[in-house]
Amino acid sequence: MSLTPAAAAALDRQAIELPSWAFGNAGTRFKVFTTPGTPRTVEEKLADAAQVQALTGLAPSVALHIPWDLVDDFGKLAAYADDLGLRLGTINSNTFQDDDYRLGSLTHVDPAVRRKAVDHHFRCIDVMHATGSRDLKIWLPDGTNYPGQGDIRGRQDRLAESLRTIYDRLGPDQRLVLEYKIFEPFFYTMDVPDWGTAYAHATALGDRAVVCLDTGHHAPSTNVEFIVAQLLRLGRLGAFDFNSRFYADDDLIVGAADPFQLFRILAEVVRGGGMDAGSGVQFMLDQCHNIEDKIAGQIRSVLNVEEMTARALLIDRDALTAAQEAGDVLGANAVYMDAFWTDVRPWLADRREERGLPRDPVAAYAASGYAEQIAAERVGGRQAGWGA
Ligand code: AOS
Ligand code: ZN
Ligand code: ZN
Repeated sequence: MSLTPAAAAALDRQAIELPSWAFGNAGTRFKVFTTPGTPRTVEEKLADAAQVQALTGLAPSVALHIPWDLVDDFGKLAAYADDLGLRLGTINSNTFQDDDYRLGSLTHVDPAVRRKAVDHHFRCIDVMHATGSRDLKIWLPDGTNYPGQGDIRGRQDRLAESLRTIYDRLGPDQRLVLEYKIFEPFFYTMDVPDWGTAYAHATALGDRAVVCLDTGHHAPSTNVEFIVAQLLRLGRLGAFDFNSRFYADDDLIVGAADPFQLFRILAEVVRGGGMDAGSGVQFMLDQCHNIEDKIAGQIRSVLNVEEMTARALLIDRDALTAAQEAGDVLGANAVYMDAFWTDVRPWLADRREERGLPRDPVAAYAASGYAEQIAAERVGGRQAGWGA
């Protein structure tokens, strides 16, 4: 196993943001299984995230969801995070839990409802100023269920206007990150269903509007790495929401369902400069742990991202380019697959050890007694969001 110095430096730079909501109870529409020790407060979510960072060194920041993570003093929360060795990261808005948004939020026909949704985003921007966050991530639940229910074009026009108002409120170092999703909660149209729509809105807004690619938000068999390559080429890939899926938006541990797809995605990230210093691509997890331990689940996930990044960085680019340019179909594919099939796990364990980290962070977490400690201390933990 040997990475070029540039590839090793890229791996050193890797930072993966954890979602605060991954630490709360989550479930399916059928059942939420509660876990002993579930955080009761934002501070407790941060304390759990700090375990992931302490054991892996890969996850220095935490994304917040407003209003789930609302506190009186975000400056104080940022200082608390700092004490834990963390930073507060992306601020996620939420327009999916209010009855007023039943038929839309930023796209709603009623200007008063749109105003309310825009004001919510203004509040998120205020939070960003207090936390020092760069990114406002907008995932909209807006859409329709029946043909004819809404005016597709009119909804796009209203969306563009609402996004413009929000964008213009951002500070000069802040970004608007627009996430797309093919379906759910609506099943006929979503107002931001695909990367093309997100890209069109982002480019209309300005340089600081970028796209978030959630790996679970596409139709089955979509070539996600192609989208990655294209958005990087266009300079608009702002963030990933990493998770894995077998069917739809399953929000499972990243790399669990299809490690090869994760490799292919990360290979395009490397190729497109997404791992370069100052690239602006934010790597985030967006997962819900329903039946598994949440902290261990997050540890597994960041390790999976690191592992596939290391493999992607191993691709012998010179050999690959030579084979591609020579029209050597099988040769090029062999270079690519050699990197994928290289087992980097022992090397990554050695690397962790050299840095004073456990060789096996999942085992170290299990042995740490933290899970037992929080189970004893915390009573009445909350489901992600709904109790906020
Ligand atoms: C929803 O499907 C999106 O993936 C969001 O990014 C995210 O999961 C949500 O904002 C948190 O529940
Ligand atoms: Zn997402
Ligand atoms: Zn999702």
